[in-house]
Amino acid sequence: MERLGGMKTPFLLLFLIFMASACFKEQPTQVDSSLNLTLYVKFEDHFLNSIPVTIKTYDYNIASFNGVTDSCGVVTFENVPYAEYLVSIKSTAIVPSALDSIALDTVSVVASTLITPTETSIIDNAITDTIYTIASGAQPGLKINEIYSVGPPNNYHYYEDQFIELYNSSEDTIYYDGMLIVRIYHLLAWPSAIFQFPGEPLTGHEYPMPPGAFVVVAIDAMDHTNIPNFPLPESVDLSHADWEFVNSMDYGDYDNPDVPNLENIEVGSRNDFGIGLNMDVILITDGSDLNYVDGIAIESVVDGVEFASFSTHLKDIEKEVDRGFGGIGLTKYSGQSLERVAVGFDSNNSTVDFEIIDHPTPWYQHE
Ligand SMILES: [Ca+2]
Ligand SMILES: [Ca+2]
Ligand SMILES: [Ca+2]
Ligand SMILES: [Ca+2]
Repeated sequence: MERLGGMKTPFLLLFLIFMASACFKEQPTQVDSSLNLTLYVKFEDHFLNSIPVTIKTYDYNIASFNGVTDSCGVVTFENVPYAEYLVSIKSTAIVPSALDSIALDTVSVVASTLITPTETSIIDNAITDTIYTIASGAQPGLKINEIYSVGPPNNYHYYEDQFIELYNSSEDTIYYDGMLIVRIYHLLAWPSAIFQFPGEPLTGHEYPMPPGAFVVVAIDAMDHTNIPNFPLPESVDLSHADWEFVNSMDYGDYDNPDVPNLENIEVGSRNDFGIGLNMDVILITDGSDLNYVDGIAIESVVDGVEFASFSTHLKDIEKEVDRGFGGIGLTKYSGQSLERVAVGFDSNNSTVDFEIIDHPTPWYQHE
């Protein structure tokens, strides 16, 4: 088999699937030699016990092998064919809480790792390796990269310059047709604002976001630094925002004709989208669940971020969406913003994923 080390997982997977189907008849079932695989399974610093692990090779036409980690977080596959293996994990795990040192959280963890035998990795016909799982939802993809909520330095309680910055951290173009941006009041059961991108959810291909692209969604797409008789030099010019939130039932809501709109879909709502200045939960969902009356289906959540300016805050979103919250210390009308520590970085724990920055950074990542 060709060396595949430099290729990234999604392409690799596709390639392997292609290889598997293309080469089906040629695949040997007789095995040259065997291998013992010992895998340590971790989430962050913790070894995970009782986790089902599947290994599958495409070098031979054989079934996959299944095992479960022991109390030390170890699973061993003995006398399997000498081959390259894709290690897959999709499970729930009990891990220490992100917020409380003595509590435990249940999280969904996933891993998809390729193990390739090499001269240096094999010792006495055995390979020992560590598989690092990540929280489900932390995989590369469409991310909420920045939430600017607090408003610029001013004495007028002005915060209409709020925006949300999205980022594509994957290596594939993502189509965000029909996706929702949702503000949560308390848990997925209780959304408080629901706005939708145009287009058909899941299948639409009108609104592409290339890998590494930023998309800025303004509350109101105007130049907030240059409002007549109302100078706010430390605000932001959002007149060229990619999108703006508009509720056509809110007759006072500004609608820039040059900037396309996310429309409110909540029946009876007359409010523009808004972000709590010092506390909120913002979600982006794939739009597959438009029946918000019974809450937002967790399967539809693409990314979710909780923040609060004070450390005693009690969480408002399920831990499967975000184990923690960012923003402790955010100050109203300070011009501060909340951004991921590195562009697109997501461990599904906003306590560590986000930091406060001095100024908003629409369309770029802070240094
Ligand atoms: Ca608006
Ligand atoms: Ca508009
Ligand atoms: Ca996430
Ligand atoms: Ca930014």
